[in-house]
Amino acid sequence: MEHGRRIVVAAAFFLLFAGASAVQAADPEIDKLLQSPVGKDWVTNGGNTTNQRYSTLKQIDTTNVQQLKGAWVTRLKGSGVGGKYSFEATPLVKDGVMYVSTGNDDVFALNAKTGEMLWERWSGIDQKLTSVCCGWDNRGLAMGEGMLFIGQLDANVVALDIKTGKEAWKTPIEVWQDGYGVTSAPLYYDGIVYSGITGGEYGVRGRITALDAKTGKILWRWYTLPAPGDVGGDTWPAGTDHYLHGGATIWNTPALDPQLGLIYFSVGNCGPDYDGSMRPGDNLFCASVVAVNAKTGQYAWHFQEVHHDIWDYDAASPAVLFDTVIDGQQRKGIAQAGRTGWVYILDRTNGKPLVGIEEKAVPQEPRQKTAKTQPYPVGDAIVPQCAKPMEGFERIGCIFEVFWEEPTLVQPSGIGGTNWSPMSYNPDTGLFYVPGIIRTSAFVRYGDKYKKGLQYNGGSQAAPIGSEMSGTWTAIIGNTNKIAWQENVPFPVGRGGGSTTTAGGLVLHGDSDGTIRARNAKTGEVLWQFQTGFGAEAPPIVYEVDGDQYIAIAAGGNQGIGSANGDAVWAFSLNGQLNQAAAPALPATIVGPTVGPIADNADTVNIGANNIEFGYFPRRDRIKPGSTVTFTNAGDTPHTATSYEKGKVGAWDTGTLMPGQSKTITFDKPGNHYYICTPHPWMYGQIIVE
Ligand SMILES: [Cu+2]
Repeated sequence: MEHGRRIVVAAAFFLLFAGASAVQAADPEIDKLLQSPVGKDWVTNGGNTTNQRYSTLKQIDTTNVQQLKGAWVTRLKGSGVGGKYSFEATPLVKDGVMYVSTGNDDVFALNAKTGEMLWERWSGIDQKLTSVCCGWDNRGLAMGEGMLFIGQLDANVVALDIKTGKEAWKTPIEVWQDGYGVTSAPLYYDGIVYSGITGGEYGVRGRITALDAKTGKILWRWYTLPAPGDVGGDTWPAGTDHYLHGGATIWNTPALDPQLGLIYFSVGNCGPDYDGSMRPGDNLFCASVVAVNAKTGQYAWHFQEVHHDIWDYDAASPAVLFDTVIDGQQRKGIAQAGRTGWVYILDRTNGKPLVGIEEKAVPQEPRQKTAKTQPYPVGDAIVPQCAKPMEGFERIGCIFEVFWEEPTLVQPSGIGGTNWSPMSYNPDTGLFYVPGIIRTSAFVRYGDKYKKGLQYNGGSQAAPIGSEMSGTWTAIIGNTNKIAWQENVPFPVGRGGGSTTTAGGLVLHGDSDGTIRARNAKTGEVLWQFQTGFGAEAPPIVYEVDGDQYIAIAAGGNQGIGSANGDAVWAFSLNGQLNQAAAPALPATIVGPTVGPIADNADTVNIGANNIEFGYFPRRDRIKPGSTVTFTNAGDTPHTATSYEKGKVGAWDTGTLMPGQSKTITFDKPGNHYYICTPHPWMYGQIIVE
C-alpha cells in the first residue's frame, strides 16, 4: 500500500515538476526508476533513493527458494585479489547488463543473464596510497545520463561511458596525500552526483560533495564539521581550527526524498577517535544523521546519535527512508543502524525521534570532556551493550563507559554494532533486517598530535587477546524499534555484507563463511543457503532478465574479518544449473595470535608480506632472551608493531614504518609479548621469549 501511495505522489510530483518551468530532468528514465519501487532493474546502491533494498520481484519466494542454483559465476580477472582488499560492492543492473566495482576501483560490465564480460575498466590508481584506513574497498556505483559514477580511493570521482567503460570525466574532490579517499557508492539524482568522503582516522574535514553529472564540476560542498558561526559551530572549542581536523566523514550512499527535496546521510566518528580532551563540546556533526537540501546543500536538520564521540561510534551504515503508521498516523520515517547497536528511528521531515529516544545521564571523565547525557533509543539493541569481565582488566563497562589511560573494556566496540553494512526494510513485514557485530574493545587514550596525511586516533580500541567475536541478524519492528526475531551467527557480520529483502517474503544476506542465505522475512528461518567459495561480504541484489528473476552477490571476502579473498560474482535463479563451490577457510572467532604455527628463532618479521597486507609473518615467533627481531614493512601501507599487553599499548613500538622501512627490537624479558598495528588494530602478533 505504501508503495502504491508513493507512486501516485511521485507521479504528481513529476507533473508539477515538468509543468513548473522549462527545467527538464536530465535523465527522466533513471530519475523515475530512482523514485519507484524496485523491479526489473537495480539502478542505485540502495535499490532506489530510499535505500530500502526492497525488491518487488516475487518469482522466487518462500515456497521455491530451496530450488535456487547458480545461474553463472564470473571471476573478475584478479581485480581486488590480494590481502589488502575487501569486495563490498553492490552491483547495479539495467536492461540486462550488470555493472560491478572491486576493491581496486576497477569496473566491469557483465551480461546479467550469462555472466559474460562485456567491458572492463582498470582504475590504474596508485598502489601506494597511504590514506586507506581499513582495507581497500569500494561499495559500488551510480548511474545516469548514459554514465556510471565511481568514487575512488584516491579521492577522485570518475564518470565512465556506460556502454564502453571509457572515462568521461574525472574530478578530484580532495587530495589523498592529505588523508582523504572515497569508498562509498555515489548517488545520482536529477543531474547531480553526490559523494561522501573518507579520512575520519586522518584528521580530515568531512563533507558531502555535489557534482554536476554532465561535467563533473563541483556544485557545492556541505561540511560535516561546521566553521565558527555556522550551524553547530559552537559545539567545537572557540578560537581553534579543530573543525578542520575533526573527522566526521561519510562512508555510505545518501538517501533522498524527492518530495521533501532533502538528501540524508550518516556521518562518522570525531577525530581524534579516542581523545576528546582538546575538543570540549558535542562536536557536531560527528556520529549524526543529517538532512540538507538536495539542490543547494542548505542545512535542514540533524540528529546526533553520540555526543562528543570518543568510542569511534560512527553512523556508518546507510540511512533508510520508510513510511509507517504510528498511533494511527501516517508518518515519514528515516532509520539508521549505529555502531552503538541501536537503530535510530526519526521523522524525516524534521529529524525528531519517531519512536522515542531519551537523553540519559552517563559516566563522566572530566579529562575526556565527556558529554553529560547520551541518547538512548526506546526499544531493543541488536547486540549486547555491556562487556564481559576478562582476566587482567580491572575497568569494564557498558556502552558510553569512559576511559583515560587505563585500558577499559566496552561493548559494543568501535567496530559496531552495525558497521558499514546496509540494513534493508520490507514494507510488507514492516521490519528492518539489521547486521550486527558482537565484539569488545579495550579502549585506551594516549594522545596524538595532528600531522597532515597521517593517522590521528589519539588512542586505541584493539579487542583483547582471547576475546570472542560473533554476529547477529536481527529483524527490528519499524514502528516500535523492538526485536521481531534475532539469530546469533558464529562470525561478525556488518563489516562488509548487508541485507536485501523481497516481496517474495525473503531476506537475503551473505556471510563471512562464504555462504549466501535466504531467510523467511517473517520468522528469520534459513530457507536456502549456497556456498560461493569466498567470503560473501557484500549486499545481494535482485533483478530480472527475460522474465527470469535473479539474485546476485559479489564474493571476495573482507580483510577486516579475515574471510577468503577473491574476485567472484555469482548470480542465482530457479533455472540455475551450477552447484556450490568448495567451502573456504573460516575467519577467526577468537581475537589474537593464540593458535597457528610458531616459528623458531625467526630474526625477521615481515609486515604485509605473502600478499596479505594486514598481517605479520611469522605471526608467532619463539626466540631466546636477548634476541633481536627486525620488523620490516613489506606491504603497501604504513604499519607498526606496537606492544599490546592487557589492553595497554606501546611499552615497545617500532613507530610508523613506511613501506620498505625496518626497525629492530631487542627482547630480554621471558614471557609472551603480544603486539598490534596501531593504525590497524585487527593485526596481531606474538613474540614468545623462553
Ligand atoms: Cu597495519
